[in-house]
Amino acid sequence: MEFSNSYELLKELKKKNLLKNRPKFWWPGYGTFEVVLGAVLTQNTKWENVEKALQQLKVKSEKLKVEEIASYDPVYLAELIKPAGFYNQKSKRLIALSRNILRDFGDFETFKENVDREWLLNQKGIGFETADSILCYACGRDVMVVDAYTRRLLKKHGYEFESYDEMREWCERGIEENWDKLKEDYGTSFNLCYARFHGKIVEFMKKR
Ligand code: EA1
Repeated sequence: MEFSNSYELLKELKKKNLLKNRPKFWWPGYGTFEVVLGAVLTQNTKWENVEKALQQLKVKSEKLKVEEIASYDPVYLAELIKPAGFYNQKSKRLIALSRNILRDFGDFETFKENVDREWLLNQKGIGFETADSILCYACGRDVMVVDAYTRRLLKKHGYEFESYDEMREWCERGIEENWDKLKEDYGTSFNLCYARFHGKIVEFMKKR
């Protein structure tokens, strides 16, 4: 694979048809509170373990509503999310996050429309990657998530970055500068290319 900017990288990945068995915007439950839960649960563990934790949660509450999580007892929630590891800490953080969503926004739909990166980064246990995952995949914003897979892929091709934000900006810049070409590739109705771009990177790197 050869590329000199993120648009060329996206084009290379696009050829590989990596999302054919995935939801359109890659993350299961795109646009729902389930993504918020998954984004926190996936910290320091494998996605397969997150899926187990989410499955156990869904047995108790099929819709995974923010109101429910906010009302759970931390010991009970910890038991349900055990497969994802660091369960006591994640339980407390998910409950606090859910309560803060309800306190500051009233409901999940209002949260989706109005939350920003700063609010998310002020929550305990939410760093850049988690915040951007929530913005992109739960709230439907055009934000690129970069993660360990992205760092490893770019490093392999000679691109190294000082910080998370520098890597994210590299990914977004190449897309923005080639927006016209991208529209031709995908058709005029195309949006949310960052959701698919990051999804393609993860699917590509998981196999290596
Ligand atoms: N797969 C590996 C995933 C991941 N993080 N890491 C994943 N699939 C859906 N995901 C969401 C988040």
